[in-house]
Amino acid sequence: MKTLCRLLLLVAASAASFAAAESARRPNVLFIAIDDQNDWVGPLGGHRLAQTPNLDRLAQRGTVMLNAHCQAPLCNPSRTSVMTGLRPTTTGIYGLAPWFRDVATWSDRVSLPQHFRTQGYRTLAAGKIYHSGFGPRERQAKEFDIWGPDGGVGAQPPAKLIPATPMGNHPLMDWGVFPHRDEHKGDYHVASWAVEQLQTAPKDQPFFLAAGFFLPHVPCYITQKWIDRFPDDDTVLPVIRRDDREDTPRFSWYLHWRLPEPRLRWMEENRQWRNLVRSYLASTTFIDAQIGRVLQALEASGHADNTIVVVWSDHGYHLGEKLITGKNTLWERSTRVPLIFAGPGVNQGGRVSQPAELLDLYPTLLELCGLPARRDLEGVSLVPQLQNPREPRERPAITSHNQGNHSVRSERWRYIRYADGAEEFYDLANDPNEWTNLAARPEHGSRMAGHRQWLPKIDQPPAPGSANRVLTYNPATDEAVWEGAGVRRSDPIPE
Ligand SMILES: [Ca+2]
Ligand SMILES: [Ca+2]
Repeated sequence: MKTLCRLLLLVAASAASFAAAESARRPNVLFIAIDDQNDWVGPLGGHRLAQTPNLDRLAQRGTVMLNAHCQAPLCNPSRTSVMTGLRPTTTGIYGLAPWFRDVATWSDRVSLPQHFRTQGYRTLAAGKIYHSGFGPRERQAKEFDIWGPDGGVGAQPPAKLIPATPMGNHPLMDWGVFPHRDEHKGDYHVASWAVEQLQTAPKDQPFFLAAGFFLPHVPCYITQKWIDRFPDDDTVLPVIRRDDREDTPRFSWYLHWRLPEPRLRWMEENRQWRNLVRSYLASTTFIDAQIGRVLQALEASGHADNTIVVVWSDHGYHLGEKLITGKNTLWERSTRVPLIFAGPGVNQGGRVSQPAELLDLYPTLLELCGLPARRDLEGVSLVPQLQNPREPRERPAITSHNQGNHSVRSERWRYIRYADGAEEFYDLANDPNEWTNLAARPEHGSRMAGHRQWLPKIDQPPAPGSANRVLTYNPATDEAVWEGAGVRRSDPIPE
């Protein structure tokens, strides 16, 4: 009996040390989030003057999802979706509030980093990972083991740089050059902290290291040396059409009815369009340089060969396209995001034109790291495409902005349906700027029907506590309610 006990103990002990060794061999994850970064980055080619040498290098040693889209065109719902592995239409989280753990149904949801923690990973975060950083301060320990600086804006001018805007003059709605140092920016601190963590990471435990950058989110404060990289003339402006909204449904305006972002007309009248475009491009390049610092530290750390790097942004941003600045739309400039993977198990130089969703991050990272799959995730693993860029994928990318408003992006087309039934349909192969709404053309009827079948089957109303960018629609009365105020069809569109 004694011998049997000893034998069992021996088996148990070797199983435990095997599990520990197994866990130590698992790849690390370097999880880099950018805020409000649209497709104006080298690997996506959304702006011919974009300068992102570090993302370009990462793309060379990894795979770029060329057709990746957010699940919601706004920080909180998009990030909640990434981190919980659930669609906004499932959680009902569409606005800047609530924090998902304050919604009873989701309070105990095992988030992506929490799942890695249960598998023996050391989890660390700095900057903007969730909309609220990495959870409300008093509850951060539940979300990550170790947390660094909050990041955010950092150095700010004594007063706003741009004139008061007609849309509520929001304090964040600002941009331009003022004298300060890179070292005084929140994103610089986030990068410095990530560099330190990589330099000191233990070799016997895998890590999940999350670094969340704030720029090019407004306010796009930048210094002269960064903005000087972009011409101070109209060649920096995106190409737009003044009549672009004439064939978009009225409901498309409701999605961003009274946002703090000024419309294009105000930007031009106040000579701010070029200033914002240059400040945004310069902010993107500044963030690319911070990512470069982190990637260089990864190379120097000896962990690079065993670390999955993923860079993603929570949604895009309009800079005049469709006559607006801002997000909160279901068009390409607002939904398309950088999504780049590199590291063990990822094809070098892969370019995938199949649709991908940020929602796929959760199952993809589990599979790349050899962790057990979960059945309660709504995304699908991108590993087949990361191994072979031509591997087909049936599922399109879905973006939702409040209940009833959805976009379905396939490899070539975009279908949009609003809560009142209005539709749009675009051929991205021939019309990359989505200038011509084809929804009324009978020849696209069956193609549109094919896309319509992908509309979310679950389409929840806003969760309790929803606020800030919440839109509801009552079909019986044809009444839309934006931020708690009724909008009638006869109301003039705010400019
Ligand atoms: Ca954002
Ligand atoms: Ca148009």
